[in-house]
Amino acid sequence: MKLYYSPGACSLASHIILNEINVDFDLERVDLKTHKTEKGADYYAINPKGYVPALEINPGLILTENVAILPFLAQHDPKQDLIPPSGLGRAKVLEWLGYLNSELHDAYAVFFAGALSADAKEKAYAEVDRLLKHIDSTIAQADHEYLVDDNFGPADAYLFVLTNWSNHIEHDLTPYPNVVALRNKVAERQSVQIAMRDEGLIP
Ligand SMILES: N[C@@H](CCC(=O)N[C@@H](CS)C(=O)NCC(=O)O)C(=O)O
Repeated sequence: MKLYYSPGACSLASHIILNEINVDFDLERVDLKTHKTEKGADYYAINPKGYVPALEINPGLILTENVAILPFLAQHDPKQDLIPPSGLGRAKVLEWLGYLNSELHDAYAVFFAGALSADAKEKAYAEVDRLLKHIDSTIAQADHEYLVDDNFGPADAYLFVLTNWSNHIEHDLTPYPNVVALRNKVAERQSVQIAMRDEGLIP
C-alpha cells in the first residue's frame, strides 16, 4: 500500500493507523500548492480530487476520503481491535468519523483557505469552539477510555490530528481538558510518534 500525504494534514490520521497495523507501506509526499508528488508525478492523475489522503491499495487502485480510508485500514488487522467488525460499535466509529469530517475538519479548514477578515476570523474561532465544547462534554460523560470504547481507533487518531491544527491558528485548547487528556494519551502511542517524526513534524 502507499499513502499520499502532506505533512501534518488530515492524511496524518491514516499514517498513524498504517503504523498500527501489520502491513508494509510506502509514503509519497504531495505538494498541495503545485499538486505534484515528491517523485514529480501529477497528483491530479493519481487523485483527480487533488487532495490528500489517497491510499493506493494496489497499483492503479486508489481509495480516497478520510471516512473511507480510516475504517478500511483499521479493519486490516482484526487482532489490533482498532474498529469493531460490525454492529452498533462500528456504527459509533462511523458516527464519530462523519462528525469529525463534516463538522470539525470543515471548521478548522476555514483558517487554511485564505486570508480572513477580523469578523470572519471571529466567527471561525467561535465555530471551532462550539464543536470542541460539545466534544469535550461528550468525552466527560463517557465511561470509556477513548472516543468509542476502551480501544484506541481511527476516530481518536482523526481528533488528534484535527486538534493539532489549533497550534497553527493560535487557538487555545486548554478550555477543553477532556480533549487535551485524550490528545495526550494518543500522543504517547508509538504509531503517532513515528508518523509525526516521519512527516518531519517532530525531531
Ligand atoms: N473530503 C476529503 C477532504 C480532504 C482534505 O480536506 N484534505 C486537505 C488536507 S487536510 C487537502 O488536501 N487540501 C488541499 C486541497 O484541497 O487542494 C477527505 O475527508 O478525505
